[in-house]
Amino acid sequence: MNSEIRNIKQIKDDRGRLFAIEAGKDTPFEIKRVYCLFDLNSSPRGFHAHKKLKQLMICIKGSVEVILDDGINAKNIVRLDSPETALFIKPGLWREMHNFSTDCIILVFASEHYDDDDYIRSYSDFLIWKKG
Ligand code: T46
Repeated sequence: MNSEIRNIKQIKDDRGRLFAIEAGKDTPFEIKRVYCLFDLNSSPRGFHAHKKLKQLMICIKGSVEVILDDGINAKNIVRLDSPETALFIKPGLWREMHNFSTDCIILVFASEHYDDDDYIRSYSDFLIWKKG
């Protein structure tokens, strides 16, 4: 499966907690974009794959379930519920996000600028692309 869980080092003191993400150290790519998903409701999101984009996803508050599907033989469900854990998602994986908690905030570090052409939004097109 083209994904992995990475631990994020937390720096704690009596004022609270802090974590840092450094491009090339904590991400296996240079960061070109950061986006955030928040004020989420029960509507699932995602339902696409990326041809080229690599991403590191951190649920900094609340929880979410991420389904990752390589279109060949592996389908994983990953629950993210801590800023101590990051999900690294390589290209070529169908992803869906379900069951957001009401307080969920997701921070995503991406290897590319936003590019609509990098998205495969139909599952059947995704399976054809994987075979090709
Ligand atoms: C992904 C999952 C985990 C932008 O204009 N710039 C951006 O950087 C992004 C991410 C989105 N948008 C626009 C495109 C759409 O008009 O925001 C709108 C909502 O995006 P989308 O429907 O793709 O959102 P999600 O939550 O389904 O998917 C997002 C990312 O797009 C995607 O790369 O892997 O989060």
